[in-house]
Amino acid sequence: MDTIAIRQMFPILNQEVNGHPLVYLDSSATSQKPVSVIEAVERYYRQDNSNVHRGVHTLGSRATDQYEGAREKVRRFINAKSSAEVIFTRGTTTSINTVAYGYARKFLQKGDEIVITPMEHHSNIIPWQQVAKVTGATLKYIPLQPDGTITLEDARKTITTETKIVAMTHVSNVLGTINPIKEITEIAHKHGAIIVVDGAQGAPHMQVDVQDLDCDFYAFSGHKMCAPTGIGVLYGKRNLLEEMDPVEFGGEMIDFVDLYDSTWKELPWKFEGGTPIIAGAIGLGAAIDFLNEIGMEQILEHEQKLADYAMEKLQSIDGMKIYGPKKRAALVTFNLDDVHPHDVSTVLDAEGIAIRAGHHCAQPLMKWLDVTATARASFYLYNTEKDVDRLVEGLLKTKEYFGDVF
Ligand code: 7TS
Repeated sequence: MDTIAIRQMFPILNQEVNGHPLVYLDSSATSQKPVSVIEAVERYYRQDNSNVHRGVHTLGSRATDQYEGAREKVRRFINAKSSAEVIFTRGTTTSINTVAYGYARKFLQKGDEIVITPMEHHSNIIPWQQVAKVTGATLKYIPLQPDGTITLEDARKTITTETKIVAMTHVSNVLGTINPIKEITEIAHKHGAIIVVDGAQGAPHMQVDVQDLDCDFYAFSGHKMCAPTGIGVLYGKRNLLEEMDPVEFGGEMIDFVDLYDSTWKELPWKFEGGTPIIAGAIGLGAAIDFLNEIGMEQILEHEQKLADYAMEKLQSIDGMKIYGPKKRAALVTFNLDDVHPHDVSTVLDAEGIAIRAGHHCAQPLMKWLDVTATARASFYLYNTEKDVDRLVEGLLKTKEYFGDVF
């Protein structure tokens, strides 16, 4: 399917913003939604809305079938062994916190180590800082190379027999670095540690096979992969999920409740207390159907071409500083001369171009880059070379606009 046809499936892209056709370059923050996903959610609310796993009425079974059907779609999408290993959550943040609370706080103690990297999103830093504070474990960092990558040699030096958890992003939301998760997993396992992968920027853009990666946990958000906000996934290996405690207690997640004690339902429902995010899960199922129809390989190939094109075009702008490695995911983080990224973003917005400016929820990484903020253009399957050209035109205008100031 060509990009123009794909683009037409996203109604939001067909509009003018500030008098210009919209160019949406903020998919790392959240992706747009295709008609098929919007319609799946609408259909559910129009025809099938009901709570799941309870009543025996027809709407209830339709809702339950669709909700559990979505779980099976996720299982296939990431090649998990069993749908019991697919927990629906609110997103990556909740998924990582579930592991931090349900696993790490239970099993870690003083002397243990948690190993992460300085390129993590706050969602994959703060939960581990909190675990370290509560358990007495030590938080350690695999250092970054000057281009924003890590080496396996450094990973081997940092991960020791004291390491119990390695937590790492699959793809950096700032640098675009793609981490060698399979190799890091092997190193972690050799030392008896488990690995938690932050897949927020991985799963939407590339084929993820959790059995091939052999990772212990993999967390991702639906809203970055064409699904609605409010739905996400925690994949976990069955034996680990079974050892873990639930983190939310209440309806739906119990087996028996007595006056002074209770027992939990089997996986995956043990982790899904309360009425779940039914429409969100159904939307995620529709998003997976959509992505599969196009093909994850085609999506990755398209994005790689676009990233190369964007790098080439942006590098040719005088005063442009781009952060991150050459081989990267489809996003470019940059600063232009001494113009504040918020100003860059404001001028671009006036041209109908949406990018993100700020610290990207990665303040330790900003410190490492020695900047307070950056601008970031991020791409997805609906972006074209023309979008990159519009971005370049917008940036040249920005330079012109601020030319007198600097
Ligand atoms: N991890 C990474 C690598 C991310 O990029 C994000 C969100 C998260 C975790 C958190 O995901 P959530 O769905 O739970 O919020 N990243 C961004 C971003 O780059 N711009 O806005 C959100």
